[in-house]
Amino acid sequence: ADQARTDQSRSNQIPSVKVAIIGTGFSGLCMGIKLLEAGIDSFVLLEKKTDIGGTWRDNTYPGCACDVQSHLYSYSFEGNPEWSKVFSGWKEIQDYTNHCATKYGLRKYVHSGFEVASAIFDEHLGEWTLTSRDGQQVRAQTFVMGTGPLHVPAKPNIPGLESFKGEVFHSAEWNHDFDMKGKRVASIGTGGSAIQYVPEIAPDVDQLYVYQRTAAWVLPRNERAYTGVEKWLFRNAPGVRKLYRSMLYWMNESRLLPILNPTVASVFSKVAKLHIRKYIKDPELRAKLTPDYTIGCKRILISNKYLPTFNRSNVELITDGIQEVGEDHIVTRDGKKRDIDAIILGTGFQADPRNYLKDFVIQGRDGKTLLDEWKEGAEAYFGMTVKGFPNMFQLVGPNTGLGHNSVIFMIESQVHYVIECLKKMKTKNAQTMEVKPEIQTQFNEWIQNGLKNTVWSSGCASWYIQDNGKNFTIWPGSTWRYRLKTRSVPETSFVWKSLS
Ligand code: N01
Repeated sequence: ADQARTDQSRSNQIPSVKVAIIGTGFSGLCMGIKLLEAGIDSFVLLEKKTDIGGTWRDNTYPGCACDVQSHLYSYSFEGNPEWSKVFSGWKEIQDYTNHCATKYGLRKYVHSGFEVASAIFDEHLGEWTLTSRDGQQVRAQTFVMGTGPLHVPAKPNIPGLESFKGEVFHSAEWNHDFDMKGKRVASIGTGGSAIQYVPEIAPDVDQLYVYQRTAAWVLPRNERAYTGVEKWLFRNAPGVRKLYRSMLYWMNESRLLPILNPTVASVFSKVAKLHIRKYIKDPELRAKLTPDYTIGCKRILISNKYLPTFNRSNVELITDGIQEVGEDHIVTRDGKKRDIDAIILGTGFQADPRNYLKDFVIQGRDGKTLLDEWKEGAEAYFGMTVKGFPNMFQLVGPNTGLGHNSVIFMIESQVHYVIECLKKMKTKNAQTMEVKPEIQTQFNEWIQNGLKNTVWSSGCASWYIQDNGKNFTIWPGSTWRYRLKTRSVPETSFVWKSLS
């Protein structure tokens, strides 16, 4: 009966590939490039939108830029001597991803408009079937999620928000047609996105109300444009560019110190306090902008423009919580009503995969879905593989996010690991590989142990922590440690199966 089912499934017309990759951001594209390099050209890149590029296609708000230096926030194998400044804006990064897609011949593998609604594992075939919202299908031996952990906007549950008659949009869905000139604008949230757009829109609007729930630690941003001489050197002496890249890497890696060591953390918070003092002379305002949690517990932000914005006469920082939103106003808990024309939600993203994967059914062995598997909390083995889900890999999955360095470094480590897994399956003549449950458990105990006594266990509320109290987001250590641990695939950690 199994054979008959296999034959029947094989005979249908669903196109079949070796690897299906979801997403065309930095991770999906890197996966495609490295597959081609490994001689595997049977793959598809499934993209829900029309254009490629993940975060840097979607986030186009004024001032949107990466807070990791571009010479580091780029592939190690595709240096770009032309970066215009230390921290590039979204457009320059998006141009870079487009350049990589073209240069490495990835465009013909991209299926745009393919929003994956389900991925179902067939145990008899040892394959996944991926189905889009509009019914297109593809079968793949291996499926790789390059969906990114921060791409579904988190819209706040504020009473009355839906009744607001003016313009409302999220920072990642910026309405560029909305003319802010002469408008009274409310901005909710003071995370990495808001601190970038707030200074940019302040000069345009009539009045800007910044609603802050928690003050952010903000450090100086060493921003500057590269000189002609530097660019010439980067172009003509690749060794210099590589040396510069490693210098940036180690400089960022040292930002791990305040995370792991409270004494260093206190030095960092002193620097941040001096940064506030430099720009904010009014002690009351300064107190409101000074965080009361340990630095590093939430992402440390960098900006030289954000704090001075509060010295403008048309900008008000509001720290009283929002009570409700009306048709044309916001009321805070102190009873104050402010009339407004527009609300910008700088409220971040659904970081918990159980939320952002809510509308995407991933069904592994024995009909179990990933949401069932992660009912008590999301976890994986090295952030990539999950027990019960053979041949499924997640890039930047649980506990592989960073608060201190370039995530591209983690992505390259993971893509290397996936390729090693594929090679091993081939040499072992295996159709599937699946992490052993006890290995996944041991690994996650080790992760949670590593997170003890770090700044993330200091008790501040953040989206790094899931509802079971565990930090499911952050890799608890240096990125080179992750790199070393993912250089090779430990055979005994997996169950390898051939088709009988
Ligand atoms: O989102 P966030 P983001 N009522 O979650 C507040 C990356 N990024 O879009 O702290 C009122 O950081 C919330 O308050 P609180 C980076 O990884 C990277 O700014 O929860 N306020 C917070 O202030 C970053 O971490 C770059 O109390 C509410 C803010 O909204 C991630 O994206 C640049 C609220 C959300 O901050 C997300 O950044 C920009 C509510 N109901 C972003 N709900 C790079 O350069 C939330 N808030 C790489």
